Amino acid sequence: MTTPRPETLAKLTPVLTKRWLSPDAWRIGTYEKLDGYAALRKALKAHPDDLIQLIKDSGLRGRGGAGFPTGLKWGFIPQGDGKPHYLVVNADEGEPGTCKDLPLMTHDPHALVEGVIIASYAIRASRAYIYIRGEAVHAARRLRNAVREATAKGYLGRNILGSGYDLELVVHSGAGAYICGEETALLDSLEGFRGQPRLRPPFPATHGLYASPTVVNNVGTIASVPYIVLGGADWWKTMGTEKSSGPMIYSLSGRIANPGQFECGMGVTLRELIELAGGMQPGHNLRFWTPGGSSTPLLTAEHLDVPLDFEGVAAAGSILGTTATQIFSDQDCPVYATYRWLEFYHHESCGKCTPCREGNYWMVRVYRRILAGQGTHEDLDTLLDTCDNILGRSFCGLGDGATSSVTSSLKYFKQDYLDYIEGRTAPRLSDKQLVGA
Ligand code: L3W
Ligand code: SF4
Repeated sequence: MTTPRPETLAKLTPVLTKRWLSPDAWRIGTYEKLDGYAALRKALKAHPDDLIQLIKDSGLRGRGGAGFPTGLKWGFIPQGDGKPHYLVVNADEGEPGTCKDLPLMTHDPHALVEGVIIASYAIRASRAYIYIRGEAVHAARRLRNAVREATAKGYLGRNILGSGYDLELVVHSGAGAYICGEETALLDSLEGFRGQPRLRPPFPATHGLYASPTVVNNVGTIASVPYIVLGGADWWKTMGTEKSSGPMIYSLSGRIANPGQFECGMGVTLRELIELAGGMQPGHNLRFWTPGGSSTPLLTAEHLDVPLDFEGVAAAGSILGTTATQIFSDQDCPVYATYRWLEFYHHESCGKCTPCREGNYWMVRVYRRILAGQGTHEDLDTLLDTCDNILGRSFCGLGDGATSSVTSSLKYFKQDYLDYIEGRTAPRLSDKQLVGA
């Protein structure tokens, strides 16, 4: 393991992660000693519209994958419409490789709860939900405990801190479906239906939960809010880049010495992140990586110095996504990795639309053929043709995301496919694994 140089260590900006090393920051007493709920006291003295303006001024963009401007989204909530408003936190973190929201909720659940109260006050919601992934039992327990503690201290419930503002917060556990991370499928699931995406527009901002105006934001987005309230928009913008402001939690996994979460200003490069993570594992050289989970096109060793912000990654032909960098080496096979991701998308496809439901099914079969040494050159055209019929023709982002690793691995690593097809690479799958996709 290598030691990062001081100039690289200086890239770390612990803001959302700053309490993670305090062993019991998840208890309200410790949280309060570490500035906890100070932002809420300050926010409740401000006008809700001023809070929305503050978030707009900070340039905060959604941390769930799409990077939509948060203040703009809050500003879409119609006021004086007589309908209830809702805040829904998307805590259904399920994108392969992504591991930033679960540690946040486990180590520092009150940061999310405090963010929820401030955001709900700003959009004038009196009920909020945290929709957490069903498998995340420990994080859900911590969150429920935080809600109980916050209610007992008067930070939640009726007449919060004597302000006259009321808020009820419900922690709802999902049932283990990746599609429920898509915001409208999540709302269906919350309403008690099978989680399947809804047509957009109308967007949740006007027609969301129970057809009422709803803000759906990621955990990292909402947990950023108390820091912006306390530190101000200008301070927030001292980190990151002009269009991608603030710190971001990058989760690193794969062939590196020290996998985990590294919080840096947006625009840090993978070269710097790998150095912070102690370098590659001994004997491994970087070959390919995902900048933001398996739904984002693969990048290669050529892209080590790409700034990891929304614009920089887009210019390199990929998507920043959930900032889940999965690192693969010269000992890993891009064809096999893509096959494993496709198995995931095939399994998680909700089946609502034909391109995704059928396309992923067929692509899994083609990959199995190639990996069993029975592929043909035409299979590569079939894969690209299938992607062409999924991309832009699917009902939601799951279909589009499934094509990312297929098209990018064929772009950068076509020779690896040819090596299976032409018999230079030994088959990875047996004949028995050809059927049953
Ligand atoms: C009102 C408009 N609201 C857009 C809102 C919209 C949503 C947000 C972003 O997908 C991506 C996906 C994954 N009026 C609006 C408006 N909005 N126009 O803005 O919308 P959109 O459509 O750009 O993205 P999305 O549907 O939120 C997110 C990618 O992230 N991803 C993440 C996957 C991770 C998970 C998980 O772990 N659970 O799902 C990774 O790359 O592929 O492309 O709120 O309502 N005119
Ligand atoms: Fe369902 Fe896939 Fe269509 Fe999305 S793209 S609606 S997950 S079938």
